[in-house]
Amino acid sequence: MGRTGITLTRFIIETQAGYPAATGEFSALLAQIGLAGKLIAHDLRRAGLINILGTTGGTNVQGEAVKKLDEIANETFIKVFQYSGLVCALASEEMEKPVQFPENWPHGKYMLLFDPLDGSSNTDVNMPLGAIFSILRYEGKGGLPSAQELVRKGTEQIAAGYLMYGSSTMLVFTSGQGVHGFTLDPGIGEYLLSHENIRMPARGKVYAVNEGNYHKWPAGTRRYVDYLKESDKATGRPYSSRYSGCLAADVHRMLLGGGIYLYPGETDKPEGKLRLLYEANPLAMVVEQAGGGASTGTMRILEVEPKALHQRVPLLIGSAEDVSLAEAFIRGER
Ligand code: AFP
Repeated sequence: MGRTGITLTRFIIETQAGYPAATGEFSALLAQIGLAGKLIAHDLRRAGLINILGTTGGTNVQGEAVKKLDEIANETFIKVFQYSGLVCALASEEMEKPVQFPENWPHGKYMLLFDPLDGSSNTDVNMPLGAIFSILRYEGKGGLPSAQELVRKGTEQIAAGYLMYGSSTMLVFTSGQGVHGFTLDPGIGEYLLSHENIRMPARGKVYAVNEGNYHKWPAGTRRYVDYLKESDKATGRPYSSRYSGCLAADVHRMLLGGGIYLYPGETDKPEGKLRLLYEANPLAMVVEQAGGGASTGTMRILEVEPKALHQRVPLLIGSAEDVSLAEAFIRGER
């Protein structure tokens, strides 16, 4: 049983020595992310009743149709952090440029990058959704960070995680001391420790990929997915296919049970679909901390040198052995 059931705040206080800011700021930051999660979960639970399904009619910086809930989730994160005294700049999938918070400066030394509503095609059909976040520390003394100062390599993240709105609401995070999962108890409005020190199996039996894109993939990726579907008892094949349309939910499944999620590059779109800074990097940090791997197919995600805020990257993420084997297929060794 261990510490199961303790609150998020108590967990952080108890383990504070190992956390980035023993001042309590980091714990306050996570509590604010948890608050954003509670507010968004509250809206999602009533979404069909309060006219917040469907699209706004606008498109975002990625050229994708914006859902009303994308906008609501993004505004929720902004409101929660604007006068928090914790964060000096925010960047999100829904905003072309980062937002600076002069009202939190010079006290707020954290920068937050996030996807406020991951899997938003699921909003209208009552399927799982998530939010993904990456936390950086800004050491600059000269003033608020410029847009380019948020564009950092994954290895520079000091913490990362995701919220998941499924049959329950969960907050899963790492600050480099293992991965811990908290489940929201709606009765008392608190996140309670439900999954301490999550470790991923070295290999899984499940793969997640949008197979409708099969004919757009390079040959190595196609060969790998064909391999997963062959029958072979010794290697546990065929793998089962599970794809939800929500990256956080699919990675959550792999984190707990093992397996591999892929959003590969395509022949005409080698950069793939997912965003490096606020989707791939934070989930890569989480998965690596749990003993798994995350790769572009040719290199470790966390070592990709980023050039732009909304940069895309191919992503293979999951159990360490599954990711290594997928890389071998992509390199043409299999
Ligand atoms: P949004 O973050 O824009 O909602 O996109 C969802 C997502 O980034 C990820 O959560 C899914 O795994 C993937 O895209 C789904 O994309 P396809 O519809 O192309 O399979």
